[in-house]
Amino acid sequence: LTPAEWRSQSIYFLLTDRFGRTDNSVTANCNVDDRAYCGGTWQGIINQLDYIQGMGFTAIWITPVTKQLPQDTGYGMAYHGYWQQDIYDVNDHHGTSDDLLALSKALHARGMYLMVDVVANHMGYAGAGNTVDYSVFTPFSSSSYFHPYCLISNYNDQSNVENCWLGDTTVSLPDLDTTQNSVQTIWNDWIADLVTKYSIDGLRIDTVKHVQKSFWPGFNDAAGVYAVGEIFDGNPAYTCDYQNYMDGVLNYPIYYPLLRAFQSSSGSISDLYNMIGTVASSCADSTLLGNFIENHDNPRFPSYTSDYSQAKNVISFLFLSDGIPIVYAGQEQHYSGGHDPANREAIWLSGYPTTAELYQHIATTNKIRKAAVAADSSYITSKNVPFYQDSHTLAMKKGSGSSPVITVLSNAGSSGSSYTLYLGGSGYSSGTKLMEMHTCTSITVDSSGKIAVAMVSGLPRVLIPASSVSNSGLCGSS
Ligand code: ABC
Ligand code: CA
Repeated sequence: LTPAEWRSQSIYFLLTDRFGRTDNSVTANCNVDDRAYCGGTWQGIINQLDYIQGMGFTAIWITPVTKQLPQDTGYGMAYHGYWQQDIYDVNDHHGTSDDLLALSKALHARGMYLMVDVVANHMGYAGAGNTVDYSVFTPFSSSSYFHPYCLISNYNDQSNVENCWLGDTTVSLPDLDTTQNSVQTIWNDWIADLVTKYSIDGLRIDTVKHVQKSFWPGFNDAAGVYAVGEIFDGNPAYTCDYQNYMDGVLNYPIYYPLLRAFQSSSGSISDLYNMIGTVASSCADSTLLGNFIENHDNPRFPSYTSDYSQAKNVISFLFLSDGIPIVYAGQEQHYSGGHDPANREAIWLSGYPTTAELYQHIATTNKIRKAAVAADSSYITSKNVPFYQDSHTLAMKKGSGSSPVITVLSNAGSSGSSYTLYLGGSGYSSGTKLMEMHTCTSITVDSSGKIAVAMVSGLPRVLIPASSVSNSGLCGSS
């Protein structure tokens, strides 16, 4: 899939080891602190595609598929997939190459897409950097393919970040010398073959900031599909620049102010308001970013606040601002794990209930976004514009000038009061009929151009033109 085709998708990110099992067990033990394989498989994902599609997701992003270091290390086993040793073989804990192919086919049969996580910066080794036996790597079986051993010691020094090694003396992440032509050729051939072999539709690229920028255009071109890179850095100037070298980047610049704005009723709305504009102007194309509030590297949102209204607001932001929404498996069940490894709970232990409050909120929000895409051909490429803020509220509009989607978010939480927000500045003229999609309330823009939005319990509100509701599957339409 091209970048343009990815814009309107929505992504469910899962750790293959933690999502679903071949035997469909919902009781199999998984103690996150053990950092062991818990038994999730590619077939297990196939078994639960109804659950994912039932929330309206059109794509899944799965953790790396390559063969990993086999040892039980001081940090457990390579159940997450970021410690590869053989890039030409698959991780047999997750199934066979045929199983991975079957997953790809099962997704495509439903009109869904497969995004695979890939690592080009490093391999993985159980032991300190000065003890590495390079013969265990395929194909990089000699030290000549790697940067000399040094641990990253200064994140403010970009050459240190690129040329020294991630990891530590317990698990080393031997750092490939990606400036060598031979290394580039291996990676470019590999990614082209991988994408072709498994009919992969998109890539999530790991550790992008640890490889020189000039590496990425060739790699992204060789892949031939949309790639979204991980640059774990909240600075928009630093992170956005990488979008000049690959299709998209994970939206870390928004992540931090989004978290701070909604994790408590005293969070800063204005910092988020300002960052929306900064990202839109700093990044080459904010509509190709990957939006998230949870992942496997950061504490889950409910580890900061147990409030469901606040969780719903952040979800609404992910879907209705610029970029491709990404939900991390377990988010729909309000899982609350903190730092790695606590944030890597087994999803099967939830029993996959589709009645869960956030599961339903995500399903509704996916439908709203799809209705907007269907009704307004410029929705998905237009820039989201925040236009109102107070200490608890943010309103933003996205879509064509005459009929944008209006999203009103609140950090007040479930105990927030009931009141009417008279919202001006939406661009809608008086008399226009809108629908509030969560309560299915019709609202006519008043004579002064204001919209009377009924705010209750800190819940998000989304308004679209009444004429866009048909076919959304919401508010009485089919
Ligand atoms: C293992 C154990 C952990 C243990 C750790 C020491 O070792 O599992 O329990 O605590 C994989 C595994 C991990 C594993 C690591 C290391 O490998 O998943 O479980 O940890 O062996 C990606 C993936 C991630 C993966 C790897 C490695 C890379 O998403 O899952 O980890 O392939 C850095 C990298 C980033 C990487 C992340 C984990 O580490 O850049 O690619 N993620 C600062 C730095 C960032 C740094 C981040 C976290 O700290 O700038 O570069 O990310 O260490 C903001 C700033 C940011 C700043 C944050 C903290 O604050 O703007 O720049 O980030 O304000
Ligand atoms: Ca590197």
